[in-house]
Amino acid sequence: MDIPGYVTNAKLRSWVEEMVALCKPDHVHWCDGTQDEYDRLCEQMVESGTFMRLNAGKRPNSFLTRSDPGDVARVEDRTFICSRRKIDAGPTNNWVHPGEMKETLAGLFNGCMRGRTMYVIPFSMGPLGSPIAHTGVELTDSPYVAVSMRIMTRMGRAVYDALGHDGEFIPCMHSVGMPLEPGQQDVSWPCNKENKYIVHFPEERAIWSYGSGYGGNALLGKKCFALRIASVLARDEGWLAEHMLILGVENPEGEKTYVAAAFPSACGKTNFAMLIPPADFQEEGWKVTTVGDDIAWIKPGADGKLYAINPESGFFGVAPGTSVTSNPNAMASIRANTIFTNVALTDDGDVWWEGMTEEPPAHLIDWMGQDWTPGSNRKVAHPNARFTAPISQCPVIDAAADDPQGVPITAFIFGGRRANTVPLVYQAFNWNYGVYAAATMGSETTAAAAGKLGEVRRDPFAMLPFIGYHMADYFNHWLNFGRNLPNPPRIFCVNWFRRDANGHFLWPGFGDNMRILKWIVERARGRATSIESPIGWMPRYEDLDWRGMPGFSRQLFNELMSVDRNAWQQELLSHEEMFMKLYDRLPKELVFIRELILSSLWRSPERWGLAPE
Ligand code: TSX
Ligand code: MN
Repeated sequence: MDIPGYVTNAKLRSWVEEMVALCKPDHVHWCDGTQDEYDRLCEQMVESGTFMRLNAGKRPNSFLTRSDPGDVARVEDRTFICSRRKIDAGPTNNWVHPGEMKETLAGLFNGCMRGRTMYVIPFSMGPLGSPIAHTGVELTDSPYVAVSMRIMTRMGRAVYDALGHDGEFIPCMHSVGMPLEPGQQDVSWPCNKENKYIVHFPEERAIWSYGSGYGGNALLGKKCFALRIASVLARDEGWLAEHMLILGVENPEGEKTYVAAAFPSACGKTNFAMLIPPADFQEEGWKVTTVGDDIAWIKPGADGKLYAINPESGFFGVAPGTSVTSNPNAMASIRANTIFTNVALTDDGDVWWEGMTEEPPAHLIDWMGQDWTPGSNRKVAHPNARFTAPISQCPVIDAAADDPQGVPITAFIFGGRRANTVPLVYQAFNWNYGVYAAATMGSETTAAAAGKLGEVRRDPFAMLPFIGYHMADYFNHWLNFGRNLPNPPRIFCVNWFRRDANGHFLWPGFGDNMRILKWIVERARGRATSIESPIGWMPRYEDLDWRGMPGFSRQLFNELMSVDRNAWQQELLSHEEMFMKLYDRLPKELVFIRELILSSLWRSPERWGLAPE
């Protein structure tokens, strides 16, 4: 194998040599990250049958690919945190001893790339040269991964240059786990049906992924690096790697406020990241801009403020439900140069999915390649179908989205999908209580996927599958982190999904969430008024901006904001249940805060004036 001369990093050169010897690919391709290389790889996948070029008039330079039906999502039960000690992975992660896991992987990767090309993908998570960014190199036998990584990360030759002779990088090994015998015909979506492993070595800071070509299993910069491994780096180095969108709010005076927000799945995180304010707000000069829709890396600056970057450079978004009604900015972001996975194909060579338009087209090809008509009794796009698109195509991309210094964060928002109990919005009394609220956040299941429909699942910080170490240590890191901040961001909780007794949503959501966002940014800057409830500071009806929404009554608002004593006692009991699982390392602060909130619930509701009328 010839290593290009411009790859001077000694560790990289020897690691690739070692991995080539192990995986035994037929060829090695050193990615340069150019458009020309991207175009050639896409064309090659069109020829091999992996990609289908979409109608160039409707969806320029865009492709459709259909995965193996058994390789459609992240595989959490096959995801491992292999710390030396089991206790350091904690009760929420799968664990295998690193020695044992390495033996397993050595067997699986031996010759796993026979008949294929190994792509060497140098990438930066975050703007090149940013003090918050980190570098990775992924070795993969999937050209789909190579082109996806060019969209999702800063990928290419400049990364080799930045690495220099002795720069640090996270080694990310990936194989679809389907070597080809001489003469064996390839399939359009190679993967390993029997064996999948998504493995993290937090102490060694390495990632090994085998058997899947899909999303977070295969694009190792995203969940594996930017969350699981980065959460370990962040704990050790004093920063935060979070499952958060970042957005900017500009007020009519031109003052900019950035917030970072964490939501579990099925809460419309990407929609919130690209929120379009109501007409009255727009006319007055309010603007919302997008820095990121999924991951935030946040470091304290010399001035004591927190600075955040989006380590990614693309959207890997869930397609179903995305429409010009729910998210026009997302629809504009995917109008060209986009890879679609597991969506439906229209007769004129464009894409479609459930929720894209009110009426489905009369005929489609479904995500499995079968004919489909509206009478067909099955989903036409897979519920986890995705678009992969450059963030630069977002019409409301923030001007500082590429700033190596990051953007200053003034508030954190934590959300969940809750039909009852949790009010539309409240502000945590202080940092520690905000950590409590985030640690105990829950969301109701929407799909029959896992658990009963409507069952509350605790998803602390929306990080349940993404913390690379013991969850209680992660809570402690947040508490400790706040202690060192002179003026920490204010912490807020939101719930767009509260329902009335008839099961109807009480809050219209979407653009109207701007009313809440305005209160949050004003409040975080110490300007908006509120009252004290047992669970936090809350806006009264008169504290919110209702222009353009005359129909929303004070009575409805009070129902949306009500704090029911009995419901919250039950809620706190269920927090206790979660704490029990983390007992051995749970920070004592969280136990005491629970007691304090419980004690406040005995105060008369009349005292906070939010009892339903
Ligand atoms: O994304 C959503 N957001 C955040 C938007 C910035 N969704 C979609 C969630 C599925 C991924 C929402 N759905 C939101 C929301 O705020 N709220 C709701 C619930 C809802 C759904 C439909 C209506 C109202 C609320 N329809 C009408 O009011 C007509
Ligand atoms: Mn995510």
